[in-house]
Amino acid sequence: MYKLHCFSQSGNSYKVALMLQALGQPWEAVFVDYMGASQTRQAGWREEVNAMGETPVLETADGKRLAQSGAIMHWLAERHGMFGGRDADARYEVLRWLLFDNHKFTSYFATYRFSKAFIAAEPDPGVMAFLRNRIDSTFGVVDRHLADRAWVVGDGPTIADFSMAGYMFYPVEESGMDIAALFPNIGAWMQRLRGLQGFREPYALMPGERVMPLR
Ligand SMILES: N[C@@H](CCC(=O)N[C@@H](CS)C(=O)NCC(=O)O)C(=O)O
Repeated sequence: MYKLHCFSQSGNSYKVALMLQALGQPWEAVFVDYMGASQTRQAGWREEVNAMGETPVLETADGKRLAQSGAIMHWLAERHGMFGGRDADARYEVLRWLLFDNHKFTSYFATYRFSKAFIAAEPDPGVMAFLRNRIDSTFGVVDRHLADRAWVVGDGPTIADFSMAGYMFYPVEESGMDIAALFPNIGAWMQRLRGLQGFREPYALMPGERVMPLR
């Protein structure tokens, strides 16, 4: 049985949760109180769970603690022989999109949403405008990529899809961006993700009270 250290606002954790669901693997959540107690920043948590101070962390049955969603999903894909890409070319493509996702597709949007919805101090409008510009450009790249294909790589879901799905299913009011309406090919891809085995939205899949957006 896998244990996933996570909290409901964490889209990076959601990537792994979604994959475990699609694999049909039993897992249990270990709640990390980030929103209330900033648990990932506590020295004890870092010593015991993840020195990088981040969720997700996946605990395996033999006690390994794995961190970084992309590395965790790569490990799961190898372990279960699914979603890693069917040949060397596909695996290269999966890696290319995972890196693009970690650098741009997830990170700008996650930072924008978190700053808008959950940080008490009013975000700097210049920073928000910068992030929004980067999001529009990056989401445009992905929308064009998905114009004539159902999945990010090949003809079925891979860990590239799970990675890029991390922040797609949070309520529109958190980011103020209706992604499916703004980027229709991403919207159609989201519908396909909804059809995968075990799909549930982040607040239904991971522990932690929903917090209403501050603005
Ligand atoms: N690249 C990392 C990003 C992980 C990450 O940013 N996790 C956030 C939650 S979504 C976190 O734990 N942040 C804690 C902090 O920054 O103090 C991954 O994909 O796992």
